[in-house]
Amino acid sequence: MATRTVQTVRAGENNAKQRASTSARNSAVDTVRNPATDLAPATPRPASYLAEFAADVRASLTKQPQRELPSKYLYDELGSALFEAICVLPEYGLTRADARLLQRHARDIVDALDSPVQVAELGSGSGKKTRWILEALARRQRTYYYPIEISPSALAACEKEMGQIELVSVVGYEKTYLDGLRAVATRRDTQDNLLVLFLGSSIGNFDRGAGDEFLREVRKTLRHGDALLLGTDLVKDAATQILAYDDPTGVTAAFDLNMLARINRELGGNFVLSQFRHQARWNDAERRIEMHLVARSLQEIHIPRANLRITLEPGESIWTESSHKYVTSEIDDMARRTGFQCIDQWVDAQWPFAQNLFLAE
Ligand code: AVJ
Repeated sequence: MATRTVQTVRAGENNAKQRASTSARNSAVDTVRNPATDLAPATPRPASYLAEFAADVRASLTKQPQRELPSKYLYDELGSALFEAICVLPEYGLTRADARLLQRHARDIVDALDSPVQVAELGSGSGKKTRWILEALARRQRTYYYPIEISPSALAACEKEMGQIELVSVVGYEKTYLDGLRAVATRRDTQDNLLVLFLGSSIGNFDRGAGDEFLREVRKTLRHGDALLLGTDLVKDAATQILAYDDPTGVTAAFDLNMLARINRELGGNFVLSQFRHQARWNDAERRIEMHLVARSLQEIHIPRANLRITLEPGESIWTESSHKYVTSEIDDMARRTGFQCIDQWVDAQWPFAQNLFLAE
């Protein structure tokens, strides 16, 4: 009797029935690699991936007056591992607050939805905190869980971990958020309600306008009766926020700098990491933390596979990530503007963070 199922759908594939065992995937790349690029992806990337990475790097690094790099490229295998370490930093209370709220209120959350419910998660990471929701649901029904994740290593960890829960079937999607969600929405049965999880304040990576636009796109994939659980980190005192993104052990700095190392590895770049300093800034007007990598001296950057040469002035920065922070009172409006109704909100007592339950109108 098979009560557990684990499947993976990778980019470019639509057949959810295809089973991909981890060993089969690993043996396909079991070749001797160049030591300089030995951190190259452990799983095959779609052919278009490198061209897209190069184009994104080129477009964002040439932006003026502020050079940028897209934050989604922070999450290669090493970046995902460093992010997991960030989540256990004493200074980064966000993940623990998120998990506490899910653990404490899993029952309330799933009780707001009619069975049968299938669960999709945007950017599952290792999926650890999702366990509470899946266990609460599995108590009343067999539950399908669709983690949608662009990091193959994070997805594999998630599938392994969540595939252990009785009465939970895992079908992983190695896709971007919206591509993954569209694929999930097409495969579900007509009577199933979908609960979409967007946890950990990942919405904070979007500028406010783009966040609205994204939520509207999510709403378009959903039907009346579906729900979105949205985690939002709340505004708190500036010192606490800065420390959460510039921890004294330097884990966040390593996470940030790894973006340059990744460009060196995958696109042949010549960034000298010791010549860059990680910086966390609080932008009060936009209510967000910004991560920057600041050049310590003049840097002549050459990235052959992006066909790019740039000069960074001493003190010039590359903006690598935004983490927007919210006030509880703005969330209702955010829901209404994007086709949802916020029917419940839970706030952690130790670290200002809110779990918001949106119903598709
Ligand atoms: C995963 C985007 C929610 O913004 O807090 C943590 C990423 N960056 N420390 C966040 C992050 C630096 C994180 N999100």
